[in-house]
Amino acid sequence: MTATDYESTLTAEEQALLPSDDDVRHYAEHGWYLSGKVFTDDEVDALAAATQRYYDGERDRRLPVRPPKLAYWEQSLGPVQRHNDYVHHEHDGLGAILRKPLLGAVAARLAQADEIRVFQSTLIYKPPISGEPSNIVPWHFDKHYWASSSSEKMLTAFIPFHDCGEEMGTITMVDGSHRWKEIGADDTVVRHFADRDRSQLEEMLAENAAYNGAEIRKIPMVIPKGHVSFHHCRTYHGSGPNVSGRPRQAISLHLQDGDNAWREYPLSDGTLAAYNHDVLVRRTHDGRPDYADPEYCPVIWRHRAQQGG
Ligand SMILES: O=C(O)CCC(=O)C(=O)O
Ligand SMILES: [Fe+2]
Repeated sequence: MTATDYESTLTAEEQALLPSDDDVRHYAEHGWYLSGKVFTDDEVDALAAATQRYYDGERDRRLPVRPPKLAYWEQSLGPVQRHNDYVHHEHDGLGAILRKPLLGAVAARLAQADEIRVFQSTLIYKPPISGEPSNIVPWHFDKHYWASSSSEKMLTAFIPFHDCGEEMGTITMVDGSHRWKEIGADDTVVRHFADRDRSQLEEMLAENAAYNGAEIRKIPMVIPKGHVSFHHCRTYHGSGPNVSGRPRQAISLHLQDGDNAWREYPLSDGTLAAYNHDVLVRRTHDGRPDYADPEYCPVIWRHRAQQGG
């Protein structure tokens, strides 16, 4: 593997962490990729420390309005699974680490894109309570929530703060499912999985597999500290209970390629698909929500900028 010019702005150690051509082919075929050690132990420990300060109430800024489907755990919700969106925006300590160029460069290779921007960041905490129902993440793929995005290349980087294995309820991929054709047009899936009936989602997975003549092969991602699990926006994934006795902590960093933009996507009930960004980001010249607004969707990797442009 030879690094291109822009990638030579990375250190030699970082370049060695870029996915090889075989890795990129694997991602295209399977819909997931487990990286090498993209974050040092110090960086992961800094993420964990910044997260503690975030939970203690530290913010560098707050969202000016509350978007309709915002995930925003607070103390009053108790010991359920915590989800907090927009942490890269609200907390500079978290944001700075999440914008590590190497992470963007890895994503750019996987997605075969020239530019990678943040789409969303969700801070996740699964409490160490083995029977806690909210710890179960039902089968879904992220594109279901991103129908107002034009891109089919979007992807997610799942970044745990510690070794993350099956006993913690690690993220689990349905191998190759990003290449499945979808049955029918039940666009109620555009609702967040937290709002949906769980057995309905298990059934949906089985039906989709059958429709594609595919076997459901579940791959629990065993992720060493500092490594990152990537998945394509159409790869089905979910996760089970945390029976480890320790909290499972992670950030799910949703990424968009440079070409992604808001698109008009009518749903069956006559309304248009929307995303939380739509009430936050600036508008494009023709009045659409701008998914390239650097305030909310900062660039973390761009081939040209790396050459000084
Ligand atoms: O927390 C998990 O296990 C799944 C998170 C998730 O759905 C994602 O990263 O897209
Ligand atoms: Fe997801």
